Amino acid sequence: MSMNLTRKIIAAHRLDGDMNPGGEVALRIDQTLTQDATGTMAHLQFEAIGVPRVRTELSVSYVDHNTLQMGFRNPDDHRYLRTVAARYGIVFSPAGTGICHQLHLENFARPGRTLIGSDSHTPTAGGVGSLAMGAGGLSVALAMAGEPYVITMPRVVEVHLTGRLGGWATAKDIILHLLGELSVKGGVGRVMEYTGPGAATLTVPERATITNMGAELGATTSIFPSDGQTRAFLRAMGREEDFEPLAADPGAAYDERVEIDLCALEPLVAAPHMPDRRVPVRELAGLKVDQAAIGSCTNSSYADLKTVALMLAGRRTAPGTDLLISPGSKQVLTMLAAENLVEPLLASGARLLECTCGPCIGMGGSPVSAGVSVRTFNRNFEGRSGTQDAQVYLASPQTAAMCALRGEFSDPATWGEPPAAPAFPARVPSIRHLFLAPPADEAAAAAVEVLRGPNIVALETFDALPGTLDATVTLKVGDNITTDHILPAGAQITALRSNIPAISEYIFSRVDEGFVARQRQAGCGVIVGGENYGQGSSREHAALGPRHLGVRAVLVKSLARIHRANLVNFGILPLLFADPADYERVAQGAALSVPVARLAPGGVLELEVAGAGRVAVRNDLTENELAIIQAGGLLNHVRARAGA
Ligand code: MIC
Ligand code: SF4
Repeated sequence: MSMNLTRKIIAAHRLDGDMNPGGEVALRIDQTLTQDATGTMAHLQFEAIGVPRVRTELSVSYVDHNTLQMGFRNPDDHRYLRTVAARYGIVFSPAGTGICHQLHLENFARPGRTLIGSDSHTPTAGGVGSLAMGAGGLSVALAMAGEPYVITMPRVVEVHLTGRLGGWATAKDIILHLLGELSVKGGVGRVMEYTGPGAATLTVPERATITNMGAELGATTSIFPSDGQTRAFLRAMGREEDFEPLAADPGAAYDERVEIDLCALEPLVAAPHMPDRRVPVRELAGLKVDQAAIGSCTNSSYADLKTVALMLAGRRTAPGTDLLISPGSKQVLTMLAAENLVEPLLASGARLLECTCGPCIGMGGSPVSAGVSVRTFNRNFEGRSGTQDAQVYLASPQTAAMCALRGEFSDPATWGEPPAAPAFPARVPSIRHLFLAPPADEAAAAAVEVLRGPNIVALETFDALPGTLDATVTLKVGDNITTDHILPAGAQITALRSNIPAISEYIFSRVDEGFVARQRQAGCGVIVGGENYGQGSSREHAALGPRHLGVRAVLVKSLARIHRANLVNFGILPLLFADPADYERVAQGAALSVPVARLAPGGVLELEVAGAGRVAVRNDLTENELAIIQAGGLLNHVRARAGA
């Protein structure tokens, strides 16, 4: 039977399970990546599992998020990650080397390999034909220990591209267009597989911008075929031997299909405060811009920044507009420097930041009060920039640079000819010597002392789910609640990622300041929400924190994929309204009782809710997931299984 590329890779890695959409499939994982903000928990969990060395082909630990080092917390985390990597056979990328997804694409990602990462933008590696998925830290820890990664078999959407980008339209505009078409939940339960003559025209860095932001569709992952573009990229990165041609079979079947004519695209933005709020740039002409920020794992490649440097060369940014630039990796920065392209950036007035996530996760670079910030990033959730009332627009590097030069949005028809930059220069320097390889010799690795710090708090053990859950609705929220709503990012809070008791104090702090006290008082809590609850990041702290405070269930209309998995991993019961209209009937503060012992996988139950009477709830849990939740979480479940 002719197969699409997604199914081919899944079939080649399937250890068990059912490949019909909606079925559960267990996959062999070839590679893992972690970053520091989620990595400390992932590695603490890996240590708790107790295997002597990682069992993947390759595991890499990157430090790119928490790099401000205001006090001991971040540097202690970095030292822990460096030593635990050496101890267990993991490659370590020190702070400042680059952003995990950019570095992984340049140095390690391979066509046809499976990759999971404790970061939602891991699908960036789909740009070279990896099947790459974001996951919670515990899922990544288990994959490092050689356990399979279980996914719900996705529907595969063919995104058929025709034509060629023209004028000022870029890869960013392709994905902003798709987000406008499908919405931030349009990709849930799906893999976006790109095909067609238009796909063949896109370079790997352009493809990676698209697969990166497939996360904003809620997709399981996104993938491009491995073809001549892939070979050229891998050759430039000095690893042509990693190339392998891969594509869907001719006439392969897909579950759904979308078509995009690249010739018809124009520069777009996502307006505040959701990545799917698509608006053409020309419609915003005249809107004053206070800040432009160029970088992040979406748009910080050599080609992106060379284009920006060519646009800024010999010009000055507008007096009232700040421009911040964070290159994706030291390789990118070295290539710019070699071509004397750093000087035009600096001379334009731009501020050059470290090769890290930086302003994307609110690590500095916040805009002025109520300021308009145009960012080449992937998320513009309210408050994520660190300024609660900022208005963040997502755009291509070209659009952001033009806003910085003119101090306002303007019609692309007035921008003149776009500069052309190749995907990579003729000579690409390697920065691979900066990665710290673990000792090859197992005895030497075993002798490495793992160094911790006072902010790294041991994991707590959670109790099993009782037969009946007598709980209170401690919070009711609406649709599209992101993990940034549940647990805000930013320098102060993210520094506490290795300390669950401390970070739990900030759960829902930007949504409802009274939540933590109310939840503590209630003891056992349920959160009620609307559609796509938990969209956005992979941070498992958005499940661990609530669990620490006593949240035992969520009752929502629908859930985002990674957050749902994190809830299961930490023993929080994800319940769904059988009739979404019942959402209106359940009030914050209501007492309810969940007869947990009567739960069956995929079944429907009636709950008695004070003030609302009977409310029917369903679940979409498999037998295995239900057993994990009943055990109090995945670590308990794995330990019990090992004991048995
Ligand atoms: C993000 O972009 O939101 C993050 C910060 O990279 C998160 C991970 C985290 O919260 O540490 C993600 O995308 O998973
Ligand atoms: Fe870092 Fe931003 Fe990418 Fe998340 S989205 S990995 S914070 S650059």
